[in-house]
Amino acid sequence: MLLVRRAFSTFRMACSRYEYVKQFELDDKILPNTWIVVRVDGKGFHKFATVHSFEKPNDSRALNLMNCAAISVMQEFRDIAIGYGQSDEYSFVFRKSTEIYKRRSAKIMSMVTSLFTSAYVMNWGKFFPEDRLQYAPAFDGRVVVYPSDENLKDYLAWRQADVHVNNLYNTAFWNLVLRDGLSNAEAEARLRGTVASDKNELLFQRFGINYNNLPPMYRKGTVLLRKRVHAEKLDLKRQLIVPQYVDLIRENFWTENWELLDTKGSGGDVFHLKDRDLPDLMKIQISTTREAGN
Ligand SMILES: Nc1nc2c(ncn2[C@@H]2O[C@H](COP(=O)(O)OP(=O)(O)OP(=O)(O)O)[C@@H](O)[C@H]2O)c(=O)[nH]1
Ligand SMILES: [Mg+2]
Repeated sequence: MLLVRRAFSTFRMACSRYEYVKQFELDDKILPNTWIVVRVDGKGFHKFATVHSFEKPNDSRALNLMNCAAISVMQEFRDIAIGYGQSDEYSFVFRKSTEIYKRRSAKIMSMVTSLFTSAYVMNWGKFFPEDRLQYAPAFDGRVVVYPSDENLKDYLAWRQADVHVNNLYNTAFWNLVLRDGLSNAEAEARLRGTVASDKNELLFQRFGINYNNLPPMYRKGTVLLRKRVHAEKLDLKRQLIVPQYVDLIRENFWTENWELLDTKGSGGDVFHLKDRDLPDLMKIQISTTREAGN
């Protein structure tokens, strides 16, 4: 008994001898009452897309897998008011009032990034049933804090403007390469110095493509909103994360989705679904029963 007690007290002394190292952990608490944005971005997705034969310039399977992984993140973290994704990146906006993980930056960023990545891998087979995942994909993550609603709106507008610029360029580029047989360098040279209207004109004149008729998910990215869905024709009423492919840049978006900036953080406005069929990304939510564990 005496031996045990002695060993225990030696252990306690050792603990206190080393405990000072905890002081090296810096406090990374985020300022209260500010929007917290976490953005994840695929590492080396240029190569990942090639290895997995993603369609060019847009692969709807890859984009919907990103959307599906993002829905998992939003199901877990209920304080995320809005998600916005395009290409290999996703932004998640936590409400100003969130107290998640005592607002510790590294904890929030790493939890979101790792859950997004594991959900991406877990759901791979749903979107690419024929194609084996060749290697483990990775996503980087960062936290950006925005103090005002205006800053947040501008952030999202910036990400959406990025889709527009890249997608118009990529659509023109890949049509020149895949349909006109130009080399990558020739297509690049052909597009050098062109403005948006030139590329629109090229797509229309040369390939008969009206850019504005391309799927809105490609042109605008995906906005994920938390809504109380009323699907009258399906006799369904429940809270779901609703994908939308709309302009965030318009002020209308913020008036139509007033609850996003509502400081009380209400549970989401009603979304009337007129269709007889639920979009796949909503069906997936009904078949999964993840519960919040934050
Ligand atoms: N073919 C195809 N490629 C895509 C698609 N979505 C994303 N990508 C690829 O992913 C890249 C994403 O851009 P970046 O994030 O800047 O490039 P990255 O290679 O991931 O580089 P890092 O993020 O710096 O590691 C694009 O340039 C494309 O090559 C898609 O739907 N189809
Ligand atoms: Mg990337």
